Parts: sequence; C-alpha cells; structure tokens
Amino acid sequence: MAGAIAYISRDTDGQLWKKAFEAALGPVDFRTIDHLGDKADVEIVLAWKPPGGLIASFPNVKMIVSLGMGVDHLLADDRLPEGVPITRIMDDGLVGQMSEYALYWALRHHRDIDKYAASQRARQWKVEDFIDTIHRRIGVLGLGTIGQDTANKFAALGFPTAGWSRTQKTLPGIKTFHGADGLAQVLAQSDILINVLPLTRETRGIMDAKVFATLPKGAYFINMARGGHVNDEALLAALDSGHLSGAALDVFNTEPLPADHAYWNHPKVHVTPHIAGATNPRTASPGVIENIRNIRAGRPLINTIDPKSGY
Ligand code: NDP
Ligand code: OXD
Repeated sequence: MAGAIAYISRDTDGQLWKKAFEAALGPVDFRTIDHLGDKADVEIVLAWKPPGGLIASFPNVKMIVSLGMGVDHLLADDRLPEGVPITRIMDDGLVGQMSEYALYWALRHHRDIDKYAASQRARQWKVEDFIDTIHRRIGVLGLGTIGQDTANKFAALGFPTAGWSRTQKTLPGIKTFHGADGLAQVLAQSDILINVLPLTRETRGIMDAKVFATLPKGAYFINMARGGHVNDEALLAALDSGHLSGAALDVFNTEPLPADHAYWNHPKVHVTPHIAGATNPRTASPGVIENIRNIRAGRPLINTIDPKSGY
C-alpha cells in the first residue's frame, strides 16, 4: 500500500474523506489525529487548524492539503516543513455557497427585510423608501476564485459592482481596482462591502477605523473571509455612530465567538458560525484525489498556494 494519509482536524472524523479516497484509489492507509501510528509512514497530510509543529513531525510528508480554501490556518504554523508543497481544496460548490451568503445578506439589506420584520412585529403596515438596484453599489475586496464568482453574480443582478485585488485585473462588467490607491476608490463607492480577502501579513487588520470611515454613510458590511481582517472596536464604533447601517459577520477574531462578545446581541449585527462556505468531501475530494495521483506519479500539482504571499 502507498504511504499513509493523515487527517488532522477535530471538526469532523474524516470518514467521508476516507470513503471518497477508497472509492477512487482503492484501500488507503487513513489515519486520524489521535491515531497517527508511526509518523514516518505519513505521505500526505490533510489539515484544518493543525497544532503547531505537528506536520513537521512527519519526516516523509510529500504534500500538505488545506481542508479549507483559506490557508492562513496552516501558515500560522511557523514550523511547517520547508519545500513541501501546500495545496488547498477547490470546490465549485463551496464557491457557490460563499456567493449565496453574500447575496443573501446583501439582498436582505437592499430590500429592507429587517425593517419589514420589525414592522410586522409591531403590526405596522409601513412602506420603506426604496433604492433602485442600479443605484446600490457593491464592492468586493478580493477578486480570486470566490470574489470573482460573487462579483459576477451581483453584476448579473444589475448592481453596479466594483472589486479590489492585489494585482491588476480586467473583468467584464466589473470595475476593478488594485493596490493601496485602489482600496480607497473601491471603498468610496461601496454601499455594500463584501470582504473575501485571504488573511495574510498584508491584510491582517485591514478593516480598521479609516477603512470604515471611507465607506459611504449608511454602508453595510459583509465579512465572510476571516475575523483577523477586522478591528472589532473600529467596526462597533462605526455601527454605533450610525456611519455603518449594519453588518453580517461569519468569521471572527476568536472562534467560537465568546459568549460575552458585543456582536451577539448588537441590534445591527447578524452573526453566523463560520458557515458561509462549508467543506463538503463529496465535492471537494476530486481535486485532492487528482493531486494524490499527481504527487505519486511525480506530476505537477494543481491548486497550490504560495506560502510567501500567504495565499
Ligand atoms: P484566492 O486566493 O482565490 O483570491 C484571493 C484574492 O485576494 C485575489 O484576488 C488576491 O489578489 C486578493 N488579495 C490578496 N492579497 C491582497 C492584498 N494585499 N491586497 C489586495 N488584494 C489582495 O482566495 P479565495 O477567493 O479562494 O478565498 C478567499 C478567502 O475566503 C479565503 O482565503 C478564506 O479566508 C475565505 N473563505 C471563507 C470561508 C467561510 O466559510 N467563511 C470559506 C472559504 C473561504 P490577486 O488576484 O491580485 O492575487
Ligand atoms: C475555508 C473556510 O477556508 O471554511 O474554506 O473558511
């Protein structure tokens, strides 16, 4: 049998991954975090938030797979073995879920559904002022796999849509900006701002008081990327001052969100428990299986990330 696959995660038991691998590759030596056996047997590591230093303790590991599309949880380990390629799952299903998450909260805000829900509770027949779709500007921070899908879907609904990336992009129907100057421009024209950046050295804490102040008054903020992007005090201050009209937050600086955190019962905040895009082994496994075959055959890998840039 080929080398072992180590499943390093405490979120699920990994059995769906094992099944998917066995269906495609035949019997696999599949080990879980509490039953790793001889670490020298491990050839491939699948990981979500691995304990620091654990992956470095596998002397023969050939490929590290992030069980999420984000890789910050892996790169947080400063003892990762050098030169071992890091890949991430890529899954159209997960990408679609992410866009749905942004669309759901944006449309709920755009169509004043929370106000109508409050009117219903008060038994009031009250019509809110309406902003036309062509005047509700959407900004998407991060124009990668998820950001592009999200931006395209908003544009297809008729929302004027802009996006921001590190390098210059040309995307039909989307106004694109990049670099530090581009950020201020995209913020200034975002009535609804969606964050889908990776968490890197450059983007940690990017959503600060200055960024919130640059958004138009009444803007709505959707964070489906990472909590580490957000200065929570700055966000709360922007909400409390009335500069921001609301926020939908899926990710937090500390997860699970502590029970006493101000977000939980803030009247302008919707909290979800990091579910914007869930990893589904059924749809995410084909790309990983392809890479297991690639690494064993000495072929180039797909879905690799660059540890230097952090994504
Ligand atoms: P990609 O790596 O495909 O794209 C990242 C985008 O961010 C690129 O457009 C990149 O620019 C841009 N970017 C990176 N650094 C900077 C910077 N310093 N300034 C401006 N733009 C920058 O990522 P994905 O779209 O696949 O995923 C994004 C993030 O979404 C993940 O890293 C993860 O944290 C989060 N996520 C959250 C989930 C959830 O359930 N809440 C589920 C899945 C993902 P360029 O194109 O120029 O390289
Ligand atoms: C991911 C996540 O990165 O679930 O895929 O956050």
